[in-house]
Amino acid sequence: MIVTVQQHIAHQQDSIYPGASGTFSWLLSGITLATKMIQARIRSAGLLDVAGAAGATNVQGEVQQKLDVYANEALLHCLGVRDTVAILVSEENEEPVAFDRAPETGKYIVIFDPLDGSSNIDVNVSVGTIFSIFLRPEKASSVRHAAALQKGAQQVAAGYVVYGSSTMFVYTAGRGVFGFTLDPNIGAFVLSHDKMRMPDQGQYYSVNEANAPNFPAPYQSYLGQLRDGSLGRTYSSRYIGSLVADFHRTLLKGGVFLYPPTKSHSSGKLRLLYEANPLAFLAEQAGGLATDGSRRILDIQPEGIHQRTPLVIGSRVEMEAFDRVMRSESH
Ligand code: AHM
Ligand code: MG
Repeated sequence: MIVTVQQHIAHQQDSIYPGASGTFSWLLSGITLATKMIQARIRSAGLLDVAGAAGATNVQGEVQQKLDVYANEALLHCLGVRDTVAILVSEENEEPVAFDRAPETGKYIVIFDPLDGSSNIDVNVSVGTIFSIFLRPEKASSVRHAAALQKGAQQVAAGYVVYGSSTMFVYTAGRGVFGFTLDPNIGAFVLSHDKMRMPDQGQYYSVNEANAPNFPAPYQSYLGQLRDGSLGRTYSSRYIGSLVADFHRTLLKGGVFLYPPTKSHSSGKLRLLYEANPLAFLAEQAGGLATDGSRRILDIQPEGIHQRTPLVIGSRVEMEAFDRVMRSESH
């Protein structure tokens, strides 16, 4: 028989936390509902007048796409009505949204990038939603910013939905990584990828190579190693420009994804809370690694909710080779 996301979480909770109240699966059902709404809208992006810019710019100064706005509102709505949610932090909102809920019920902080890779919408290429879940700190007074500034290692769950040739929900609650494919006939995410493991080594590297002349020297040496066979393999490059899709391939096929610092952007482009933390948690749970060039992503103490970080994430062999280059060439 089929196993849905909700059944899977309920079963995991029963075996890991007997007597759990079910609040966590109720929380996740807010995410699955919102992402089903988003995927329905994306599937008709060419038909409805939803592609293209909405005219506003978000807090990062980027033009918001209409679907970005819709995705953000769907998540804020579907999660906001869950009484288990204390704080919602969205890449598209300048400030966290805090709810006045008792600490015993409002236990969770949910951080999300509602529509990652949205510049790819107009050209019918995969995009995604990324989420990261923390527990509200004990001190009930510490809501909003401070409560959301927890190290990635504190995440209780994380995952993403990729709106690709099929719609997939991939998550971890710290006991492995599981993938579910949306069955459009029944409208449910059904377990399709049990206990996902990233191969120890892959054959793809993924980076915006147009920026390579502005990467720090060790990154350029590392890319040279990937190309010249030093890692014992011939690599191909793949770069979609939708992080979720590029990461999803890396999770399934192995290899490495990099968004390095550049001369003009010393922290790269990606965000620690919305993108790097959740994907780093998934990568580690699947046997891979993630760093900012020198530190494990999950050990970084965030200082601001929108802060950016360089990201190098992937299979064990590629990540160990990267680490060796950084150690020998960084001073
Ligand atoms: P977005 O959140 O505005 O969509 O930007 C994030 C995206 C990632 O999905 C992707 O990895 C990256 O931007 C691509 O950036 P670039 O075009 O600089 O290579
Ligand atoms: Mg985004």
